Amino acid sequence: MSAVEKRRPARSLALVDDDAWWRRAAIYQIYPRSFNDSDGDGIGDIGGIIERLDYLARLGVDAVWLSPVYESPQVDNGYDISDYRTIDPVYGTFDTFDQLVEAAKQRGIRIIMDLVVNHTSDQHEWFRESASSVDSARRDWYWWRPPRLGTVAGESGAEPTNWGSFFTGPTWSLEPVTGQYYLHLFAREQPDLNWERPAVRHAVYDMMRWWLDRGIDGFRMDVINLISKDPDLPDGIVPAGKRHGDGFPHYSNGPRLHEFLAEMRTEVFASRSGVPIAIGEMPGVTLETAQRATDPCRGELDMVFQFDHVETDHAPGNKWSRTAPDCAALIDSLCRWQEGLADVGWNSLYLGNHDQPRSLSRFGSPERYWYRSATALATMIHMMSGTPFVYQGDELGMVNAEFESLDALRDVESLNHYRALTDAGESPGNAWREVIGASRDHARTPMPWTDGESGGFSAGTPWIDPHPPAPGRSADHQIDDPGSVFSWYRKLIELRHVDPIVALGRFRRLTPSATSLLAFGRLLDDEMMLVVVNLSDESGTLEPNLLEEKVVYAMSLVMSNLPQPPCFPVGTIEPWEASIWRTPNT
Ligand code: TEU
Repeated sequence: MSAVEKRRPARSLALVDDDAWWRRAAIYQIYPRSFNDSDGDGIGDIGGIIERLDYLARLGVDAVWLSPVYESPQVDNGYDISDYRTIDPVYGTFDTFDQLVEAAKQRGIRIIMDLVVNHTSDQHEWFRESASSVDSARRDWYWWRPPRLGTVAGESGAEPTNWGSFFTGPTWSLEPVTGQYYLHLFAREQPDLNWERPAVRHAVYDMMRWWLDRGIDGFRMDVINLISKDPDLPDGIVPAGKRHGDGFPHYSNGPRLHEFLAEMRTEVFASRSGVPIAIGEMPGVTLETAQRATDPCRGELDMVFQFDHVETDHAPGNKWSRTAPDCAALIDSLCRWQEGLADVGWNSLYLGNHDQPRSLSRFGSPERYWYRSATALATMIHMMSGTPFVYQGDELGMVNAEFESLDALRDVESLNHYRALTDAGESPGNAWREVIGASRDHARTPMPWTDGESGGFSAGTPWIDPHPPAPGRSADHQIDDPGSVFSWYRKLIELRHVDPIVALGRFRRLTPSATSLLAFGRLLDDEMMLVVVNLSDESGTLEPNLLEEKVVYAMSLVMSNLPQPPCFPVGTIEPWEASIWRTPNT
């Protein structure tokens, strides 16, 4: 293989330079509830985010994705929205929101809103009206069905389909006023909108335009691949030993998904200057669907969140059944997406978010190699092709919490799952172990800004117990320490900004599959960046024949996470070593 390949001009440079700002960007996810509390009620808020904007500017991120701050009964911490055009008082007011947008803009940071339109809250006026009568003008804005033929409403098995919900139990709940069932793929308080109805879609597009007019820069779209369902709503296959059928094939990536996304693009994004970003969260998405959805020529989304790599440490389709972490599988999965979207489409790069246990606890080695494993994982993600996302706290090397009992958990998914297990006869001890292995609450503990009890997060009692980091690992210790995890993230983000090869270079894997030692190149014109990461507690060996010898030995070191940086990229690679190399700039 020739060391320095000519890069295939797969992407339009005009697009890269003008419209597609996000190709050079790093995006930071804020889970507002747990970020910073400015008013002492124990819940993070928008004022708290404003107080920390300088921290984000220091990190160097280009945009913030804000998990939902809309009015909500907070059954699913804001992913159940009762009014899309109101800020929940817990988080602030429109005044504070506008201040945030303005203050962020002054620091060159864009704001991306979470868009939750597969479902609303059952307290949304659309749903209340829809539920009020079978003749309601909004009846068909949601999915209503009578009890299954030959059954009586309310009895077991009367649900219109046998599907199981993401948050346990059936996906249908009986609504007593009309005696019909409504569909909810998540909690019963999160009824699914019926996207088959043009009025629903246009109400959503109108709301999106309204937000963009307020100065935000785009949307992260919650479970957007669930908006098109098979209207026949067929039963799913019931897996052995399970109570509910698998409805996923019938409600995900449905027949009209691409049509709806393209319509949204035209209606909401097309004629806007500054080109807002459209990021689709798509659990269970295939490479083929992602290619279609992110092909710029088709005009749908800019990138999707796929889940393959974060499912490498549990049984297929069952997050509760954890398996041993397997970094070789993690690497293979990420590389498959790198190669799969190399010519068409674009990757979003992430290891953590508010739904996933902390990535460092899952894939790293926080006990033995805290710094090195945190920086090695970050290096792999940030140097790949795509847009990297930093989930709040990952830049400080946060790890899973040590919850001790069920009362410490807050998440509806964890609590429902525990109840379902114990109702089915599981012992409380076993149920607890299963829930705590995968609880989303691990990622939702407050940000540790300072040492001490509540870590500077709140003057009041935090809504969820803090998990204080080891001494020296809070934000105030890390921001000015050039050897901190925070500083490593900052440098990775800076490198993306200053070296076009990080944003634009073509990905080429250089090490074989099924190993946790990964070397890959990023190629642009006649230049190459080489990235080496060893995701293992064991050292490894990188053979010199990785590339042409004269190239290997001519490369200069850009970054290394070892106290004694290596002279060459090949040879012995230390446990969790990460290094970045560059052909000399010509
Ligand atoms: O998550 C969708 C999704 O994929 C989750 O159901 C995921 O399978 C689960 O959280 C893993 O434990 C989005 C939001 O990110 C999540 O916070 C919401 O609860 C969910 O949608 C419903 O809006």
